[in-house]
Amino acid sequence: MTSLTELATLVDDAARYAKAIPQITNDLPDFGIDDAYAVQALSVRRRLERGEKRIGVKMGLTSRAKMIQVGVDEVIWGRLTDAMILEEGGELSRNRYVHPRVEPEVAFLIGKPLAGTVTALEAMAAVAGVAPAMEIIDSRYEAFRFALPDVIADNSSSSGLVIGGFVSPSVDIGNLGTVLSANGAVRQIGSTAALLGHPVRSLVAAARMVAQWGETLRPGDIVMAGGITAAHPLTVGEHIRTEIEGLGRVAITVKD
Ligand code: 0L1
Ligand code: MG
Repeated sequence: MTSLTELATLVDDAARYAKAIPQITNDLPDFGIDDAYAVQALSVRRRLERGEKRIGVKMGLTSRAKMIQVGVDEVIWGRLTDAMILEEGGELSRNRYVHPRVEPEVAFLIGKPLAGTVTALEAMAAVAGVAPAMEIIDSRYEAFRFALPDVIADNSSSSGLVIGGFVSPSVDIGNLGTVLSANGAVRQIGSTAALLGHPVRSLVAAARMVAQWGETLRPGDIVMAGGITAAHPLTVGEHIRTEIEGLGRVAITVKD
């Protein structure tokens, strides 16, 4: 029987050395959601023990486009560390990843502690700023194929984030047109309304889900609200830009 600690080492090493692994559920069909979040917590603990700093959480599969793209139908979450931050306008090294994809997102900056069952109003009252952002996701599973427990154990595919300038949370982010382009060609179009109808619902889900694991969203934390569109696979040489109407833009260039 493979222990949860061994599985945490497996997914952590896969991310650290950019080496694809088979799905956990292939060999362990009874591996469930609770086991998966336990493996995620243990694997992120390994990162923290190496000196990385916790900076917040990411929400995943918060839009129909994303759920359809990966064939699952539940919202999930993962943990972010400072080692995942990419400089806005800077470069991404393709060889640090297995098969990276990018998705346009909204980022929340938390100003007051938030956890448990909260209303949308309570969630927004805890927000200090909102920003345009992109998440780099990189499933460590071969061929980007997984069942829900696999992806949760793999820290919900978290691998990078690019954050633009934060603006006041008084900006209405409920339905903002979003365009992701690569070398000037439009690749994905959507609206922030794709995030569960309104991005704040993703924050409400984040507060509820982290509390189930004894955690709190803390002042200074970032919450990535989830992909607004399907993810775009990254190719060396691409200049990727996301523009969210009324919120701003973020960009990154893909190098070897
Ligand atoms: O929505 C997301 O951030 C994706 C979470 C995991 C599924 C995937 O890797 O596409
Ligand atoms: Mg995402």
